[in-house]
Amino acid sequence: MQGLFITLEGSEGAGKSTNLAFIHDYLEQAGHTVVQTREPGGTALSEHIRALLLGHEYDGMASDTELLLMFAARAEHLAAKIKPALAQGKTVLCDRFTDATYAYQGYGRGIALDRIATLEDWVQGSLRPDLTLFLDLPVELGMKRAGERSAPDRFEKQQLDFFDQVRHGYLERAGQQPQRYRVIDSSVSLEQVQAQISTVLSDFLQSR
Ligand code: T5A
Repeated sequence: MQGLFITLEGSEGAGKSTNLAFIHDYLEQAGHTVVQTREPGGTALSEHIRALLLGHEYDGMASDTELLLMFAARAEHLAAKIKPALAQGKTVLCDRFTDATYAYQGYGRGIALDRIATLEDWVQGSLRPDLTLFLDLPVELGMKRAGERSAPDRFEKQQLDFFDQVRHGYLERAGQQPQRYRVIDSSVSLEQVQAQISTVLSDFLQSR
């Protein structure tokens, strides 16, 4: 039996890292064997590509280069890790996936969405997440939280209007695909965020 593919998305500072362990534990307690991974990254080769994408060595990288590197990392990640795990019936919990490409490279950088869709079909075939949790909060609050945490990577150095577009992109896609997307209000306390996540996961697992 094919396993479940669950992705976690959020704009900067939304609390993905903070909540991943919580989601992982919830799924394990529900009896799932969980493979936790992330994008860009997740395999040795894809982590090399992640370092190119997030580091500052290539700050002026063209948007198309960035897009293609995201999908190169994803192709490897799918072939070497995600698809084999799903085929073994495992639940894959992935920190960001192609929705991030639509949000950042599409809405943020301005690359035409149909180009991203072409790459998505090519690299993924028919594979799409079964459930996507989008941790949402106002951009200013997210930047404040992220800024208090660590030095900014190449994406975190973008301007506020870039992140407004990213957030708008996520919310627009969530509205277009309500069967898959669940929007979590992440502006509230951690306990309140995790209560929302528990409700979403409980409803989702019961529906399977
Ligand atoms: N990217 C990625 C693309 O452009 N295209 C793509 O296709 C893909 C896959 C990598 C970057 O790559 C880009 C997007 C990204 O810019 P990443 O590794 O996911 O992305 O990095 P981040 O976005 O930085 O995400 P993180 O998971 O590292 O962190 P978050 O979600 O920013 O948040 P987190 O958990 O570190 O929390 C931030 C701070 O807030 C606090 C935490 O303690 C922490 O200090 N916090 C709260 N405070 C109060 N109340 C709450 N409810 C809180 N929740 C967290």
